[in-house]
Amino acid sequence: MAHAHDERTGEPTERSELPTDERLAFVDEYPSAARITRLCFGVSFGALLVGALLGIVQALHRTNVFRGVIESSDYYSVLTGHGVLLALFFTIFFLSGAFTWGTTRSLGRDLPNPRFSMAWFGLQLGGAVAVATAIFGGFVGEIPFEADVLYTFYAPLQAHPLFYAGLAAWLVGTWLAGADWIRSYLRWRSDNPGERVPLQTFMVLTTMLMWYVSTVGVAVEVLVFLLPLSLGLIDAVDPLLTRTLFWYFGHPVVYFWLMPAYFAWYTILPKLAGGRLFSDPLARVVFVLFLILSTPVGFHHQYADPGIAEGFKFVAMTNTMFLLLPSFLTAFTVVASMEYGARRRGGNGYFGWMKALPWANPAFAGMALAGLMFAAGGFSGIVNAGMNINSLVHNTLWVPGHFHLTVGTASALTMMAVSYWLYPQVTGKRLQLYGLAQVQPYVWFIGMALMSNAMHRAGLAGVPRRTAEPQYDQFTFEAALGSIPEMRLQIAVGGTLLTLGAVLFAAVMLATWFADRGRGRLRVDSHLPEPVSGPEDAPRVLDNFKLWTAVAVVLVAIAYGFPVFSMVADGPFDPAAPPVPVGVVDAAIGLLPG
Ligand code: HEM
Ligand SMILES: [Cu+2]
Repeated sequence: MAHAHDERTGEPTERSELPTDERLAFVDEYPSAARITRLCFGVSFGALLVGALLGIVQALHRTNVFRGVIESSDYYSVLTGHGVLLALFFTIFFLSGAFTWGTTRSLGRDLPNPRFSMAWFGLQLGGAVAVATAIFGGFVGEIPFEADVLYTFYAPLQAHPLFYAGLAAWLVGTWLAGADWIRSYLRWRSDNPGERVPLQTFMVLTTMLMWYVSTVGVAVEVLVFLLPLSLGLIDAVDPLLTRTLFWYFGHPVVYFWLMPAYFAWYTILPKLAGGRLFSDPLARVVFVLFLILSTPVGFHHQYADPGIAEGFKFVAMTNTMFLLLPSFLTAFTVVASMEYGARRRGGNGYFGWMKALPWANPAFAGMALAGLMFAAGGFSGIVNAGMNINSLVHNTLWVPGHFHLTVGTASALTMMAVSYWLYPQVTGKRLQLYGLAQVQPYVWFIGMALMSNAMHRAGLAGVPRRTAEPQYDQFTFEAALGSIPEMRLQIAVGGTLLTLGAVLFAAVMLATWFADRGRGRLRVDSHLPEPVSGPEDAPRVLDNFKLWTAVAVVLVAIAYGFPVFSMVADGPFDPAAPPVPVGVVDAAIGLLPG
């Protein structure tokens, strides 16, 4: 039998009209975009595997199950490696690959210049390698590198300059990737004036605009403050200012992890469920809301920081609660699309329709389970967001409990699941070790259910995060629910299952990578059906990127203008910034009639 990718039909036939096995694989139509996607995925999956191995080391070490791999004094190197490799490199290399595929596919044109695309990929990779070198140098005493600054890098912690230089190079690589997709869009636009922006491209562009607005903060943090500091060009910086610049970027980066997951839930999941997206206009509204609301909330990571007036923290909290809206809209649309698919597959009943979903398809199962866990993560996130209850969970194990549900599952498991569907299309190879792929999402789900629930409860008992040995003499944590030894055991067992999940995923991808093209049909069908309610139902103003970017910038200025001004007013390199925005208060007092 001939293979999907071998069949060139010659005529520009409408793809959706062809039977499944006569459609071309993506790699045959757009070879250079497929290559970039493959390269990005390769780096992403490599980072996932190494990061997961560091994860199990942490989980076993801090629960005192096994301390034979590292000395406790090296725990911060492990933690930094784990956080940076997973939260920055696994996720964002995946995003770079998926967005390259999405723009190319939805615009129906290959990237404008393969050499430019290779250049941004090379810059991202070079930067990531430099960062990893600096981190792993910390394990080897004889090497002068070190970067035990954790995933949230800010003063007074200091890394080797290689770490910051690498971060900067990688960041510029992401900016150029965005420029590549924007360029592709602009060319399409000049050929197709007046047409609606295809949904996937719309999602890529709104995500990238948010990224440009928010990465300005981390770029300034790294280039103006931390790199000169670590090079010895300046002697001091204001720690509050570097923390603020980090979190200005630190919250939106959360959406940079989530938006590729949403991109998949909106455009791929409904099809795998057997149906179609419920509403294209709603998806556009959600992405616009993320663009305008993601950045002005960073202060909700600084509720405990002195030096920022309460009022600004309150504004951030209010804005954070508004951000729940696009998440609830997403939950509604995605579930509605799945139900539509399930009913078309013959499901019925109030909840009985769920049984009709394709739970044995790893791409579907992974995405659906990831979405389910995201709901739980959303609830613990509401707790984090409240200015007063935040102080209950601040810096406890509750916090990693929360973000392993969000980035560690909603994003990570979705990315793995999407790969089961997408990787065959960008390689032209049939997915190998299919049985392992089928169990993998469930292994991850169970592992995370154990690890994360125990982390949440341990956090409520006051167990700190980021600690190699949170067992102290003459001190016991009071657990409200369950017991501390039971939680430790769940963290260790859950962490082990999770790492197994990552290894299974890597095995499937490696086996597929090494498989010959032509071993069987692709097993996936690349066609994406039209939404039930299409783009023609969406108001045109939604496609006005300039307007939404301007709104985003104005909201950022409102949220950050005064606090940052007051931090900078006393000299940006002066560590002793006063605890309230004195400059502003003084100016206001000066205006009062005396
Ligand atoms: C193999 C699966 C995983 C295991 C066993 C694992 C385990 C852990 C543990 C035990 C901690 C807490 C350490 C401490 O506070 O003392 C941690 C922290 C962290 N994990 Fe994971 N994790 C896994 C997967 C992930 C994934 C997929 C992501 C993101 C995509 C992620 C992102 C992070 C981050 C950002 C931190 C915090 C680093 C910091 O505090 O700077 N983890 N992980
Ligand atoms: Cu946040």
